[in-house]
Amino acid sequence: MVATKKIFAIVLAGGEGKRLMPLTADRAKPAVPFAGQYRLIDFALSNLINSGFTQIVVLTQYKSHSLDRHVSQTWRLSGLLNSYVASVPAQQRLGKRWFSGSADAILQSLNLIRDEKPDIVVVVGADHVYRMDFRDMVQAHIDSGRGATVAAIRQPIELSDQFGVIQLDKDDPTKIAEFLEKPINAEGLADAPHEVLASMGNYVFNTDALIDAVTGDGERTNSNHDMGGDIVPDFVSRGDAGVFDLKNNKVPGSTDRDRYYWRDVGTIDSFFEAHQDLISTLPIFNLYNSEWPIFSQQLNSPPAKFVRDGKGNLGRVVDSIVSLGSLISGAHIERSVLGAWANVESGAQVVDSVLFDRVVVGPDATVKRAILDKEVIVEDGAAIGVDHDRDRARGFTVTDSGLTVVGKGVRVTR
Ligand code: ADQ
Repeated sequence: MVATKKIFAIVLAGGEGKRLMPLTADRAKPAVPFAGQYRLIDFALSNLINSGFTQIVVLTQYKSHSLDRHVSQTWRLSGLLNSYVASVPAQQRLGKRWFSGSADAILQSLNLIRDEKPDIVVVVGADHVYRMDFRDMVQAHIDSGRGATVAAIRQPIELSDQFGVIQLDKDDPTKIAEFLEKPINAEGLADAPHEVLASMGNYVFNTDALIDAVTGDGERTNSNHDMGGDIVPDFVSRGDAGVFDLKNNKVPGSTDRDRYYWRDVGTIDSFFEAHQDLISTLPIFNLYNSEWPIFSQQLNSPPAKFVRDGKGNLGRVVDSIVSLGSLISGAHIERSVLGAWANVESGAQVVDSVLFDRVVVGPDATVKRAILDKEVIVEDGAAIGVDHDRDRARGFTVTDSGLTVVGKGVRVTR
């Protein structure tokens, strides 16, 4: 039935991502690099494309240059069959104001929906790591006959204040009875008191119902700017919102391990943990599922190369991901993810770390439990993540869990 409906997809990609600073100092959160060769937005876009949805707009706003460039260079669909991924910046179409929230971004972009005249609009966030076949969700939405469907996954109760929390109807467990955006005190699930059912920030709407909701006067909530804070609660209050639990999703090539995987990488710690997931021997999230590929930029780069150094030291690379263009010479790399064109020199150690593109780690330097943004240079013998007081004194961010983050292009001296 999905095939007979015309589907239009909107990717909300204007968020600021304050909690990922300094990684978002210069780029929107969806443009933050992930797993060496990807950007966060590649996961949402790959899921949409693999689901067969090929009319996609990406609504951008905050520091959108890097994101626009990535979308326009990487996500070029054929011009045939009216397929596209178009990056659309905030344009002040409704007066002199930028988007004041995710629903306002849709309101200000209604011309895009009206031009395409879809039956159904799929709205997804741009900053999560997961695999999802949206066809299953759209089918469940159509079968339900409701105006809106919210994708959901169980999460630990202590994270409730970061998510929209869903209570299901007692008589009809496909219907949402209550939706609280980021509650301080959430009630646990009856069968799992330490978990809640969280909104994944992905929605399916009947086109007319979505247009009515974002153009409405927001009477109930005094605002209609935010999807999770205003629009979804409005549908729920009218008894017109259903749920799609990710556990009902079947992605081709998925295993039992990664079928129910979804990571909100909104904080430095969760961003780091998602990388740790990838480098384990049997990762929960499998980047190598060729039946549901995660697409990204095609780097025009040579392969990664590992050589002994001038003194004949072999070095060692284990439990790590090393991207194209990298050159590792007699260095020790363990439990780390290296972006493209990393250069790690003789006697250097990179352990439990994430390096973005074009990072240089000089001879005998040490990098431990650190995230180094693009083009960071760690000079000969310098250390990061070893003395946190010194890291802070040098202006680096150190999280409560002891991760050091060095911003783009910084030169780290001894
Ligand atoms: P948050 O992610 O905190 O919670 P929000 O900041 O509105 O909500 O971001 C949602 C998406 O919209 C992100 O992809 C963001 O980039 C984008 N966005 C935000 N402001 C925007 C703007 N002005 N223009 C364009 N895009 C914008 C949401 C839901 C919760 C749900 C979590 C799941 O509100 O209910 O649980 O996502 O992570």
